[in-house]
Amino acid sequence: NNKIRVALAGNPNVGKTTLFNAITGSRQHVGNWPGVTVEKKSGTKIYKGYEIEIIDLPGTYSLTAYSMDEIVARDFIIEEKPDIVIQIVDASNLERNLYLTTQLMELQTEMIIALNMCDLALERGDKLYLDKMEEILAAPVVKTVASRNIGIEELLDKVIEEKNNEQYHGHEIGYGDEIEGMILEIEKVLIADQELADRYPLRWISIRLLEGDMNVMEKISKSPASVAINDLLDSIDQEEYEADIADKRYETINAIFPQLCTRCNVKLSKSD
Ligand code: GDP
Ligand code: MG
Ligand code: K
Repeated sequence: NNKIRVALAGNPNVGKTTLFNAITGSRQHVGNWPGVTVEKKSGTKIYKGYEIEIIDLPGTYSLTAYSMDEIVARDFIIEEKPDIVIQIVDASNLERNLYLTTQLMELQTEMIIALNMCDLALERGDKLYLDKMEEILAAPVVKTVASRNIGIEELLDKVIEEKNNEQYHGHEIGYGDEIEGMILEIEKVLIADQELADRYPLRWISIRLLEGDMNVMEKISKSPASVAINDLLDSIDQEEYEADIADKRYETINAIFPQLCTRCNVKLSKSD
C-alpha cells in the first residue's frame, strides 16, 4: 500500500499553511469540513513512489470541545484515523506548543513533530535537545524552516519511515493515583462495549468524560455503557477532577520543558 494519509496539526501561526504549501505545491483542494463552515484544505504529494495525502487541520491551542476548530481537528484524528499526525511546533515558542502535544499524545495517534521556526530559535541562541525531545515525547522530531523550504524532504522521509514501522511508541501523562484510578474505572465500564473500544482510544474518552466534555458524552450516548458512566460521573465532584487534570498537565509540561531546550541568549529589555 503506497498511500499515506497525513494530518497537519498545530497552534495558530506556527507555519502550518506555509509547510502545507511547501509540501503540496499547487496540488491543493480547498473546501469545507462536512456540516460546518470551517475551511478544509487538502493536497497530495507524490514522493519516492508514495502518494501522500496531506490534510491541513484548523490551528488550535488545545483539543477540547470549546470551539468548532478544536472539534473538527480532533474528530478528524479519532474518527478518520489518518496514518500519521504531524504536529508543527514553533521552536521559538516551545513551551506554549507543548500543551497541544500532550493533547495529541492522548489521542494515541502516530505522531511526528516538525520543529518549525528553527531559524528564529537559533538566532535567539536557544539550544534545542532533539534526542531528549524524541525520547520524552516518544515521537520523531524533524527540524524545519518551512518559509525557506528547509527540512521538507527529511520530514517526508520520516513520514514514510513511520508508515512502514509497525511499532507504536505511545507516551502519556500520568495524572496521579486518584485520577488514574477513576480513569481505570471508566475504562472498565467502556470496554464492555466492544464496538466503542475498537473505535476510540478509551483512555482519551475516559479523561475527556472526567473533564465534562459534552461532545464526547454525545459520542458514547448510544452505547449501553452510557448509563453506568453517568452514574459514575454523578458520584464524583467532576469540577474538582477537571481542575486537577488541568493542573497535572501544566505540571508535566513544566517538568518536561527545561529538559528540551535552554535559552542561552535571553535579550534583556531596557526596563529590566
Ligand atoms: P499558520 O497559522 O500555522 O498556518 O502559519 P502560517 O503558515 O500562516 O505562517 C505564519 C507566518 O510565519 C508567516 O509569515 C510565514 O511566512 C512565517 N513562517 C512560516 N514558517 C517559518 C519558519 O520556519 N521561520 C520563519 N522565520 N518564519 C516562518
Ligand atoms: Mg494556516
Ligand atoms: K509506526
